[in-house]
Amino acid sequence: MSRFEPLSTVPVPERAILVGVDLGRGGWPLEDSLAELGRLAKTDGAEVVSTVTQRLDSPVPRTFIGSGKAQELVSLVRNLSADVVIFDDELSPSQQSNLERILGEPTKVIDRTALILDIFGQHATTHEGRLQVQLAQLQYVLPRLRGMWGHLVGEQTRGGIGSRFGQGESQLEVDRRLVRDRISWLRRELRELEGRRRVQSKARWDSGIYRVALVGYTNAGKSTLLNQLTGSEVYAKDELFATLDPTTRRLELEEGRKITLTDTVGFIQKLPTTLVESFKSTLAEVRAADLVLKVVDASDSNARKQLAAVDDVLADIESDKIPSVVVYNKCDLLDADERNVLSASHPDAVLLSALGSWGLRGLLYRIAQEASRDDVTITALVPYDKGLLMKMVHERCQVVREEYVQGGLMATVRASSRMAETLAPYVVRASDVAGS
Ligand SMILES: Nc1nc2c(ncn2[C@@H]2O[C@H](COP(=O)(O)OP(=O)(O)OP(=O)(O)O)[C@@H](O)[C@H]2O)c(=O)[nH]1
Ligand SMILES: [Mg+2]
Repeated sequence: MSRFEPLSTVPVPERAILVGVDLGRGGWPLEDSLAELGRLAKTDGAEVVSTVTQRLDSPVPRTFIGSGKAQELVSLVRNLSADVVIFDDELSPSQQSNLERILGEPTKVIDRTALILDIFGQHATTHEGRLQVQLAQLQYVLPRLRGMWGHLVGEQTRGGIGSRFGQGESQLEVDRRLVRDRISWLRRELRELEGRRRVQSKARWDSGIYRVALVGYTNAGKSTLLNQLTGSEVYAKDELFATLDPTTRRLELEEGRKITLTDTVGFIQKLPTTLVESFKSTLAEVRAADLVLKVVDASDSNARKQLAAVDDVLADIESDKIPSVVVYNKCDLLDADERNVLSASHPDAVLLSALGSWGLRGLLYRIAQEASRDDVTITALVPYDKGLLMKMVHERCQVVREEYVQGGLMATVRASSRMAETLAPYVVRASDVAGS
């Protein structure tokens, strides 16, 4: 068990050089993507000492960057005593080992994926979170076993980014079979946990509670928003991937309707596919939601692209059909003009500041609106011996009229479609005009 456990301390900041290649494919501007890579590196405890860029039509198969650029990198690494070179795009295992050979020991070459996996390894706290991270790390490591460990024989001293997972293993100790066995074990274990989660989730469904999930780009302010709305103290910090494990809190809306609000792992552009796959059991919380709140950092110049990246992941996890509301957070950082433009161009979105605690009522109102969208008005006669059902009528429905008559409680209520299903056997009159 402990063999693959990620370790989490960075004693001395490593000196990192970032490398970005502009493939001219549009999308994210290179300098913004590199700035984000720099924040990832910083979150992981490294210090960025230089940045190298190149414009290419397509990556060079052997080394990703051109050979001239690789030589430039060699001297930069020497002059700046860099410990690690971090590529913004995913390197193939052979590109990674070719580059390490060119740069010479002890410089490490890693990519965005390895960096994100390393951060996840340091931020995972729950059992499930750690298993998910281990699965993603081992899937990443498996095709790179030779490349990553070949040079570690007889030399076990290089620590830091990218070497924490599987740290201390020698090539002889770690073979592919072992890693594969571990991967299958982790998959089984996570499937079981997901099954358990599904049972909890079904229980919540049965109870008729409306479920809202907070999703969004990392650092958009999801945890801060959860804290403000529910008075919790979930860890929120100005770093990437502060949250890995989902937290669910209950909340009562003004009309008395109870809902749950779930905060979960943030997304990022170029999110490693292994991570999305590994985090299936956590992301199941999003899949099970009745409403998705897409939280966006309105002050970020790439807000629109971040939203697109979030939509991509939502599609990946088959959650793009769930009703959703876009929530522009951090509006305190915009001036009045910018706010006006934003609200005029996105009339359906909610603008707020989680930190400044304004706009929250508007969001709650909007959630209430969404939650009651499929409500129906029904009149049911709930027998006196159905105590639980009577309680549910009072707690989960908006009671329009009620009267205790012979045979039970005659109640006319506005009920969610789920509650209406539960009440179906006792309905004496139904009006199926939603929203009436
Ligand atoms: N100015 C401003 N800062 C905010 C606001 N909301 C959150 N922040 C800050 O943004 C940073 C990230 O907030 P978090 O709540 O941790 O963001 P998150 O979306 O949960 O991020 P991850 O868990 O890392 O994916 C923190 O430093 C917050 O204080 C806001 O409305 N205005
Ligand atoms: Mg968070």
